[in-house]
Amino acid sequence: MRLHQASGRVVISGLGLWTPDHIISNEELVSALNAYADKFNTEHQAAIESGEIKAVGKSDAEFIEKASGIKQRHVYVKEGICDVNRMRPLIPERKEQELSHQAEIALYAARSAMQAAGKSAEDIDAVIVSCAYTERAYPAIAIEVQEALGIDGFGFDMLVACSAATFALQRAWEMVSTGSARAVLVINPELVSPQINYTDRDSHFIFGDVATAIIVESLSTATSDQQFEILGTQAKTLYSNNIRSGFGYMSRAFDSDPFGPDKLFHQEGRSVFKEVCPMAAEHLLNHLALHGKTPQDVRRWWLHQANINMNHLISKKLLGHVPDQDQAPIVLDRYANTASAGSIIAFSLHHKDMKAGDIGMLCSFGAGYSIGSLVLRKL
Ligand code: CO8
Repeated sequence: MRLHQASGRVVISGLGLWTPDHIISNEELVSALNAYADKFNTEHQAAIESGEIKAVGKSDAEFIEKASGIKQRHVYVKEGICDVNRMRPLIPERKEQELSHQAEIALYAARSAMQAAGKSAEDIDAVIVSCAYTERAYPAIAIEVQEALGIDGFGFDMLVACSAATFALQRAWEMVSTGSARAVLVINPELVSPQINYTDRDSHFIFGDVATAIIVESLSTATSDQQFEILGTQAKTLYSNNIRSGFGYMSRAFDSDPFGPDKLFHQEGRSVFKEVCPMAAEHLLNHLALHGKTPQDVRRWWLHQANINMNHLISKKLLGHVPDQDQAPIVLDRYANTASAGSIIAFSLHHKDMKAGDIGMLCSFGAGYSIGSLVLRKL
């Protein structure tokens, strides 16, 4: 136990990224869904013709790339996803005594962030695992990670879908500012493939798995060569049913299929697009204005990575033009939408060339709805 001492300036001093080895191209995914559709529609021909059930729609690789900008995605386990008799990953269940899947991928990213920041377990007081889903309700994945790393302090999980990373960074910033932790390890183990409906053409292509991690600490303790001061954070939520994932502990008590389409990820993608883009642009403008800045003052935008057309629309509203890879790097072509980790991947891969004084804007938007942002300055 330590005496809490408030700390003035707070920095991000290390980033970690773990990318799964397995890749699924659009073509592979489409070929599996189309084979599944043929099989299902043939087997259920009579019921489809009588209007009792709907035919499974076929997918198209060209549509996917044009509508989303996604070319491929990484997945934790590939086996099972493209098997027409399964259409979901085949992940072996681990015993209670074994490290959980999500803690394992969290640790890969966490260790690399700690190395980047030059921190050891003794320097860290808190672990936040923040992502779209956790593998179980308790014990928290964060506490499992804390134990595996040998950190003496506290940890907790938090879920804010696509804004889980930015909202957790806001919590970390508050903890370091008030002195309740000297350094916080924020981890986003986005193991989302188990919740994807690979038989639904509207959503089967959207997501990929990844893990990211960030060290947040006081400027007074930071020693790494890459430090970004957090000038401010903003979080906003507005309730919407347009993006839903209904599976939960209550599913056991309902007399419906706990793994039915309404319990997996589903959305009204068009409505999300139309409603979230203007909200995100306005949020970012207002956040910058609070710091006396305009979009022209921002050297780099690490925007949420859900859809290339969304990013273009938001950027045009902010800047008047579509930015290039240097100004607003895109990673979703390779990673797809990785829920909260998308903008952190972009940040991880594109920050070392920034110069002292450069301003960067980190931003997320998605389910909830939720929008989170951080104004950062390279030191
Ligand atoms: N192949 C061929 N045709 C298709 C396909 C396909 N795969 N999918 C849809 N179509 C058809 C549609 O059925 C439709 O046909 P019709 O006109 O006959 O009805 C036509 O193509 C056009 O469909 P859309 O209008 O839906 O197409 P869009 O241009 O809007 O593109 C997108 C669809 C890509 C989904 C787009 O709307 C989009 O990206 N919207 C934004 C969505 C978004 O960002 N959501 C955020 C979700 S992520 C989040 O919040 C975190 C959740 C946590 C993670 C969960 C992980 C499991």
